[in-house]
Order: sequence, then C-alpha cells, then structure tokens
Amino acid sequence: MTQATATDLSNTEKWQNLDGAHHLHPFTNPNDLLQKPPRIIESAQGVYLTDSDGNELLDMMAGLWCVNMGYGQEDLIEAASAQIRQLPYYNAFFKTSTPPAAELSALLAEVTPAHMRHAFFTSSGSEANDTVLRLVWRYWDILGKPEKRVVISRKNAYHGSTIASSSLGGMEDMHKQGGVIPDIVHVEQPNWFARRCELGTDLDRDGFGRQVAQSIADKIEELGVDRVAAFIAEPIQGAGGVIVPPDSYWPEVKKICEHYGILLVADEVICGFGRTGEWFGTDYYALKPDLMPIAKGLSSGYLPIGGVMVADKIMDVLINQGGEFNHGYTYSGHPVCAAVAIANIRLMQRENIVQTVRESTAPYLQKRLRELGEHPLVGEVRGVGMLGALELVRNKENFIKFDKDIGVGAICRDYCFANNLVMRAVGDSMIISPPLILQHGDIDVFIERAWQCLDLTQKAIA
Ligand code: PXG
Repeated sequence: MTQATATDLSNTEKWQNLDGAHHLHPFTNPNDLLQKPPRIIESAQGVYLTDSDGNELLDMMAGLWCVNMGYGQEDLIEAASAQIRQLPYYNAFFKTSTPPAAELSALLAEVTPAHMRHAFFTSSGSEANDTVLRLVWRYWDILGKPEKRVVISRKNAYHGSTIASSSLGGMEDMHKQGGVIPDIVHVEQPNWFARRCELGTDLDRDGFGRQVAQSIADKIEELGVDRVAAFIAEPIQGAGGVIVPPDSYWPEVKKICEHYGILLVADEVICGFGRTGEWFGTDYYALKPDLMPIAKGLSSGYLPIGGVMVADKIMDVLINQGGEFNHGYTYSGHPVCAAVAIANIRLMQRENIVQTVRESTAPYLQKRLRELGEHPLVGEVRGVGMLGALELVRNKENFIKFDKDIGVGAICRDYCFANNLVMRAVGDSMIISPPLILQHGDIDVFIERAWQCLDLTQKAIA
C-alpha cells in the first residue's frame, strides 16, 4: 500500500490529521477522537453549518448555546472590524476605560432588571462565576460578616470549568477530576422526571417543587445562617439536561432567600439574552437576583465576552464602604468584544427578536416539539422558549429508563449528526437550544429529521 501524500488527501483528511496529532479537545476522550476523527465545521450562515465535505447541518444548539442571533450577521462583523482598526485593546484597570466598555455597561443596565445598573466584564461564563464568588465573599466581608462564606448550589448545575466555577457547578464527573473548593455545598435539583422514574410511583409536580426548594432552607438551618452567603442557580438548568423546574419551585426559593437574607445569584449564561422568550430567565420567573453572571448570547458567541451584573444593593456597599476590589482580568471590558456585544444587543432590539420568540417562534417550536412526545421512545417533552428536551425511555407508560450502558442518548445524537442535525445528548435527554432567529420552516425541518433519527435509534436498540 502506498502512503498517501499531502496532495492525495482531501481537505477534510488534512484537517483531521492535524487535529488528531495536536489538538486536545475540551470534554472529550482523546482516544475516541483517534478512532473517529472530528467533523470539521468550515463555515455557517443563519441557522446552518457547513462541514468541510459540503454537508449542511441544522444547528439546533446555536453553537454551544450561544449563537443566539445566528451566523453571518453583518452588523457584528462590521462592529468587530471597525473597532479592531480603531482600538484593538486597552484595559480598564488604572482609571481608564474605552468607549465600547462604557457603552456596553450602559446598554446592559437598560436591558437587565431595573435594580442592576453595573456590569463587571470577563471573557467567559466561567470567569464570570469566579467573579461571583469574589463579589459574594467581598460583600459579606465589607459588612463585617466574613464567616458568611458558604454558597449553596445544586447537583448537576453547570457554572463553568475553572476550579472555582466547576466547584460551584454540581457535575460529579468534574468534581471527581478536580475536587470541590471549600465552602460550596450542593442540594437537590428540581428534576421531577428523574425522581418520578426513581420512585416508580406518582409524584405531584408542584409538591415536589416545594420539597426541593425546602431542601435549601434545610441546608441553611443545618449550616447555620451565619455561615451561608448565597444561593446560586440557573433559572433553567441547561447543560444538566434542560431541567425546567415545577412552577412551585422558584417562588418558594425566592421566599427562602429573602427570609434568610442570603444573596441570590441567577446564572444567566444560557437563559439570558432572549432564550426563554424574555430578555432574561429572571424576567421569566420574576426573580430579583443580587448578581447575574452573563456570557454566551451577550455577543452571540462571535467573540468571547462575559460579565456579572451587580445589583444596586451590592454596588452601594462596594462604593461606600469597600475600597479597592482586588480582582480583574486583562481582557475585562475588551473593546472589540464589547463592540460586538453592543452590535448584538442593538440588533436584538431592532429586530424585536425577544418578542418574536415569545409570541411566534417559541410557541410553534414548543408545540411541534410536543408532537415528538408521540414517539414510542419519548417519555417526556419539556421546554421553555427556545430551550427544549426529549427524555428517551424504555417504557413510557411506566416511567422506566434505559440501562445506562446502552447509551441511548449518544446513539440518537450520532444518528442526528449523521443526518445533518445538531441535537445534543445529556445522558438520555436529547436537548436543543437553537438560534433565536430560527423560523417556522426550520422548525419543520428539525421535527422531520428528529423523528427520523428517533426511528433509527429505536431500530438500532431493538
Ligand atoms: N454558566 C452556565 C449556566 C453555563 O451553561 C458557564 C456558566 C460557563 O461559561 P464558559 O463561557 O466559561 O464556558 C456555562 C457554559 C455543554 C456545555 O456541554 C455548556 C457550557 C459550556 C460548555 C459545554 O452543554 N455552558
């Protein structure tokens, strides 16, 4: 057999070879990639990706929950190139700022809840959550309560991949490889369907929601309120499997945080910027958080930028009693990233995208998604706005899940990928988080491909 020379190889093979030899991928078993090289995504437009062999894939994950305004938006591209020419970088450390950083902070004050008028900038959601920890601890320290350090989070939460943010998260597999830093504890997640399957008996949804909320109060009592600083949660858990809490959950959690006087941190990295059909998940659930980490949809993923919205209550303490806040990143308020975020938010406003999602596309997506609930493999359909999940089960009448070893979610995901549909698997939940610009016709394509892939999955495991 003659050895293939570089000129014999297709572009796809060339990139796959380079990647295989040199690229260590996030959240990936490197050995798996050697067996099956990655698909190379080369370009994208609207809601479709094009791979290096010319196949077009419908991207129902908006990249990684972030390309909210879809691919190829000229406004964002222009904003980046104009700003990079004008001023590619300057910092916000030593009593300086830049026009984009100043303007973006004001624009964020306009679109986020009224009691949040300051933004701290980061380059990612993980850095935003590290900043959350610093702010929470700093706040109580300034108020003379340094022993208030414990942050309560939830199992299966995802708050990032740095050591601090993964500790805040509740992903066991991450904790196994990195541990959990002190003063972070995890309580039950409001995953009604999983508990219903475990119990094998009926389980009242709202009763369960209240009971899970109560576990936060129980944890505060157990630790002593003098030690508890904050509760952090995604309004709807994303990477944990699009876990939409029972309606009873958030009102109860809100009451508990108010009753004990602990800070409420709403991680809006996924739920923010229109995903729920409101600007923020906090608007959807009528919450009043003290801190709000943001990222992803802030720039529609075009450039890396995140941040933390800070409530006036915390700013008052920082301004009047705080002194220097010893925290910051080289790229905090990066002018090019900020310029793109401004262009993105202005585009969202101009196109009225949040209203379109709320009144038109999300209701249609949710209605059609529920049709997939008729498929024999689908035990539950859940979703809000442009977030959705299909729970694959062995027996839908009796709420019996598949054996974990079968990996039915991964099988289905691979069929989707092979059939030009990007839908993710979290365990046996098939999840979607498409660009907000998705149209009715795209939703029809999605439903048709998804049904076909569910059929293929069913045949494969029969
Ligand atoms: N908070 C939430 C709620 C997130 O979903 C982060 C923080 C961290 O953001 P950065 O920008 O540091 O990644 C996230 C990120 C997945 C997946 O597999 C989800 C995320 C990131 C990577 C993979 O669903 N969410």
